[in-house]
Amino acid sequence: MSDSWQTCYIGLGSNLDSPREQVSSALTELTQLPQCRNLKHSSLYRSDPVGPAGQPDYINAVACLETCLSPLHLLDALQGIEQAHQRVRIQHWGPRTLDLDLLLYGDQVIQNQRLTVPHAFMKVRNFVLYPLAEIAPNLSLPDGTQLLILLKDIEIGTLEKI
Ligand code: ROI
Repeated sequence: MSDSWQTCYIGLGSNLDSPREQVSSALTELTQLPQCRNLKHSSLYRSDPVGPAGQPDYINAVACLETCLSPLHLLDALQGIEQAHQRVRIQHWGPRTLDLDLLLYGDQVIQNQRLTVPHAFMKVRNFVLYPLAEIAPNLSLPDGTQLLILLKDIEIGTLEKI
């Protein structure tokens, strides 16, 4: 466990088994994690699937919390919540019951077998950037890129706040 509180951002997504409830209950479960405090979250959004066609629409949201868990302990905790939702992922980039992606962990850049932070695709996904901007409009990534600059290049498209 690290000895200081870090601000983290977590992307939530679901497109199976009542996705709205999956995401809503996961947000509640994030508030109950040990060594975590001050959860804030965006609205829920409906988004078109990125990946193989023919899968249901997704519900996405982004949460922010402070934690003194290390990145890998936080990842363990997130995977515990995914497992509790009986996460199903049949196909690569296919439908899933619940995805919890660690997007940002303070200003840290992390690259190991289990974890890539910042999340590899966060800069190019409207269903991450728009909810993120709702809760942290002035955010900058560890490389100094401002969220508001990224948003200028990404259309809101069919992403819909619900
Ligand atoms: N597409 C959308 N719209 N939302 C997601 O959360 C999501 N997650 C994924 C893939 C399969 C890439 N597509 C997605 O992991």
